[in-house]
Amino acid sequence: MSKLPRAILVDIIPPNMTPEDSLARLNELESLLVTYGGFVIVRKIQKKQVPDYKTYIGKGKVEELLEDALKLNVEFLIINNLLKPRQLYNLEAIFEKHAIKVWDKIDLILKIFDKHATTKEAKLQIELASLKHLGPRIFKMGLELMRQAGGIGTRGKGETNIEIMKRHIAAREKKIKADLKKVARNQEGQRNKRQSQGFKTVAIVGYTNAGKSCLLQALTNKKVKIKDELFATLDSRIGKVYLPEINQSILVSDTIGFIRDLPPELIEAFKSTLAETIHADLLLHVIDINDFEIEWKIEVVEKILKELKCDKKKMINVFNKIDLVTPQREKTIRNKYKEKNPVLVSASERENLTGLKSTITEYLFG
Ligand SMILES: Nc1nc2c(ncn2[C@@H]2O[C@H](COP(=O)(O)OP(=O)(O)OP(=O)(O)O)[C@@H](O)[C@H]2O)c(=O)[nH]1
Ligand SMILES: [Mg+2]
Repeated sequence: MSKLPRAILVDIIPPNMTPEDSLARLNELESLLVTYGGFVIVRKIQKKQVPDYKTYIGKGKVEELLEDALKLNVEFLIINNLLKPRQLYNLEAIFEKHAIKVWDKIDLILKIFDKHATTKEAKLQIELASLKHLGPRIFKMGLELMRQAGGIGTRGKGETNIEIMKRHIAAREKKIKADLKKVARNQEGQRNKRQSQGFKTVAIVGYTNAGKSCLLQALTNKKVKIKDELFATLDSRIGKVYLPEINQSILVSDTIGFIRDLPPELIEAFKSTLAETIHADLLLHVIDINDFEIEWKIEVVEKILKELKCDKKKMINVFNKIDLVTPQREKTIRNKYKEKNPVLVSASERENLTGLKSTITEYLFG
């Protein structure tokens, strides 16, 4: 028997969603779960125009899911939507009695982040995002924090535990924000220094797993973490790239990948990691040419760039992984995305990096 956690995946979708879209959504959730190390048992889809106010999932469906969960002996119920903390709290009240954890998509992403975070900055950002996401569920976490801190709850008899905890959490949030501000100031100083040295900066952006880190490594020879996993990269990395045509070097940065329905609180929490992107002179949008869900992934990235107010920046659309596709597919994509002036490369096979450097030179100095 597998030791991997057993889970039921459930997705609540509007009735008019196409079967392709709903399949793509569940596939993505499954990739997230595989990245986390989870094990899929059952996939369930419910069509519903308006999510249930109290529990997101409709009442009848909740009962059905609980029955299935008990029968199949699962440890997780994972919901492919962004729930309100109150809804998660109510669902937990039903499922936790049976030792079944309830996570929504943000919980899952946060757990993956937690596993992948190595820098202090990333860890702080994740903690901040978690605090924001937990809301009423924080009560339980607060008890845990109080236990760890050794009885903060003893102060002021008239206060309820929740009030003490809210204060405790608010204080923690304030402290994290202050620490992140320090990190941001430090980065700003470094950015200013690089700018005063006359370096132009290029930021790699794109959907998670498109090959951003691989491209950074190919361009800069800098050793970075490359993995066939979602959200392998959580911090930002910078390397120098020499442009032979103008005998000058530029700086290229890599950062966290995007995903559909990226919760706003995550973008907010990761602002300091995304600062490199926000301040870059040029963006490289890395797109996996071998991905059959290419179209909406491009849209998602463009939408998030807009939210970050980066949509007016100069951008090169880099279609990566051409080593994996047939000449026919290459031609189709070139045609389909003509107006995006695609530059086709293979980061891992180092194909057409010279062409890409030429285009970068043209965009930055032409
Ligand atoms: N065949 C092929 N595989 C590639 C290429 N570029 C990247 N990959 C693979 O794609 C996977 C993801 O690569 P990464 O560079 O980690 O992708 P990323 O965009 O940085 O992903 P996150 O940091 O997780 O958002 C890895 O398994 C790479 O080996 C390429 O040009 N060709
Ligand atoms: Mg990466």
